[in-house]
Amino acid sequence: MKLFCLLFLSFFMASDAKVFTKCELAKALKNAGLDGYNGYSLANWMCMAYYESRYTTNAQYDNGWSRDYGIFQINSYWWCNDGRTSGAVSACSISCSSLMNDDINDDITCAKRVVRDPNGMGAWVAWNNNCKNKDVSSFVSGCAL
Ligand SMILES: [Ca+2]
Repeated sequence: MKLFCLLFLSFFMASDAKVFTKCELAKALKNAGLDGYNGYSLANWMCMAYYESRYTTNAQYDNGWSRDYGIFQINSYWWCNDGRTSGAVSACSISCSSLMNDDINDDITCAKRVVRDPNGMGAWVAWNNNCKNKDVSSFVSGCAL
């Protein structure tokens, strides 16, 4: 029974969360129209996702008053609704749990909304700290896109 539970659990986790490889994610983001979206190259999107989540779809970070969810670490105060963030704006009108599964299409839709704000990609601290004004070409190099 124990073994069965473990097998079931690992299957459940494997089907619910995913860690993308670099080129797999680059292809998915390009196909979703992110290359050049709002002026940001595909390599910038890839650099942001790398430093925010290491390409992990169920990444979560709790800062005490709100939480960041998923591959783009989208915040529960400004963008998604997790039902436990006081005064949340939740501008993407999406459940934060939807940003934790292996279907990243809704994550991309919300990320497009985030980057249309005046701060652009500056909304992502990890992008500011690691990608802004840097050579980010390595994040797409070697991928057949
Ligand atoms: Ca999703």
